[in-house]
Amino acid sequence: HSCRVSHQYFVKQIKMNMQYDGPTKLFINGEFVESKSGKRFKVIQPSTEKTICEVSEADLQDVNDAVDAAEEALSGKWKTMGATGRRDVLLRLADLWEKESEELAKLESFNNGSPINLSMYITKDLVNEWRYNAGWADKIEGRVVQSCKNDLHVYTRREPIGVCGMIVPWNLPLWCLVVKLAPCLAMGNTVVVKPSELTPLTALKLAEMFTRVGLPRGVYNVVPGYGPTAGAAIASHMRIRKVAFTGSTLIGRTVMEAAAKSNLKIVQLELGGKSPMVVFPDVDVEEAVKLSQFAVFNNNGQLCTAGSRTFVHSKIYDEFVQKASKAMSQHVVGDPMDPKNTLGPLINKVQLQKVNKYIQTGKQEGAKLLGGGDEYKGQGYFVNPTVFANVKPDMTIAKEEIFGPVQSIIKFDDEKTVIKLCNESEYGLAAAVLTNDIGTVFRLSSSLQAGTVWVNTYHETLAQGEFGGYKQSGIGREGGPSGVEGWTLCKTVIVKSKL
Ligand code: TXE
Repeated sequence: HSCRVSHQYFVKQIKMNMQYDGPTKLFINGEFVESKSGKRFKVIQPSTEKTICEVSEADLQDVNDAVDAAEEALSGKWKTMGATGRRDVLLRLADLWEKESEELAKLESFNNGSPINLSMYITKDLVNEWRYNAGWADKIEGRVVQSCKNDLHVYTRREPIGVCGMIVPWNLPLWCLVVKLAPCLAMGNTVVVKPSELTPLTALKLAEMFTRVGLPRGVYNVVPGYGPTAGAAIASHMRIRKVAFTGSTLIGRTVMEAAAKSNLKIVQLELGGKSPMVVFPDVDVEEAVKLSQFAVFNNNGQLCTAGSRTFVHSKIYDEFVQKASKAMSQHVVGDPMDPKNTLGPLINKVQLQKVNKYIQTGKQEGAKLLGGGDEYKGQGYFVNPTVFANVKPDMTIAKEEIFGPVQSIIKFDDEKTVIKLCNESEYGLAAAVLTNDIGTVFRLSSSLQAGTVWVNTYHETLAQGEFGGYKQSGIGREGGPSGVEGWTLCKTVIVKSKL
């Protein structure tokens, strides 16, 4: 919880200005190339609104080239090097990643505005993701089936799916990419990645790193570009056999539709959320307040798992609200590259306007504003952390994904009702319970409809865990054994002893 630094919140002047001299072209078949159209798009630094660089813009033709390369790579060196070869390449990458994790973190924060402490924590943690999945490369197994027919010997094999596509967002570009990519490559697939048009730089940097550790050409291809062009080309491509997407529920639906209409490719979706935190009266209120704000303010509120509904028991409600108001003023908004700041800017103007609009709606619908809520007029897409109390479950801010640092505190009286309220959402990504009562922990963790339930903690994920959504928060799991198996096809082999 490195983000809990105590200072008065205010928007600081930006001082950090990094020079970018990394790759800016598409990465296809082991080479950085211009797009066929020659078009380029601007990449903007959200804390200054300045242009960092221009990047080649991929479209359908470039995606086709990338798929050709990825398809050819399936049967080349990547295949002959086998499971141990793949393991070794990924372990070499993990070592290089570990060495360069600070550089990666800086580039990430520079491009997407995540607080540098958070990016540092995540990039270092992702070393585990690489090593965990590298380890699976030479351990994945099929099974020998206990056949009920005596003359049949039956076993299963886990095989690569083939060419896979990935469409990733801007809020945590590296995390969202690596949790897909590490198991995908470990299982012998090849890939075409479309990073968000807002944050293409770290995916391109990774291409350079892969070249240095000897990943065969064509295995990892990057096609930066826009959603409706490059993204849609992946989702509807006839020779891409699986697409993994992280982003909004709206676009997730579009991706699934495109998959259905093209070649019925496998679809893995990690979508939005409106995750509840339930605070019971037996906890230390001050600690609970801090955790609840970490849950919703971390990464400037731009996390799919953001704890955006804080349910507080009526017995401690008044104390909680009073302490929440005080705790708010301890966050520091400013240059994300400065480790003293706990919140950086939002990603762009569209998101800023969207979040400001939700804040206005919260006020109009009668929630009580404890602090924040004021519009920032300077440069950069900043928004001050905002806390609403007296929020009612049917208010817009309690129902829709805001994707900004806006906390909604809602009072509850009994366990049964709060479970019902938590589960009323069509989202089901994460939930949290704060209590020291073991019975409450078991009852709540089994009743809440969410892919992850945190107890007395928040935002913890790990390579061995399995991350994903219930209901409209997604399909499939990232991480852990199911995360790995999700990048394989299971084949059954049935052998008769004699013809
Ligand atoms: O996401 P999009 P946006 C939520 C969050 C946010 C809202 C909008 O609530 O406010 O989504 O953000 C690509 N075919 N999340 O508009 O559009 C796009 O280029 C194929 C939650 O930025 O979903 C990018 O690479 N691809 C979320 C990716 O989809 C398309 C993280 C995500 O962008 C496409 C981000 C198309 N037609 C936003 N259109 C989370 N779950 O963490 C766009 N894309």
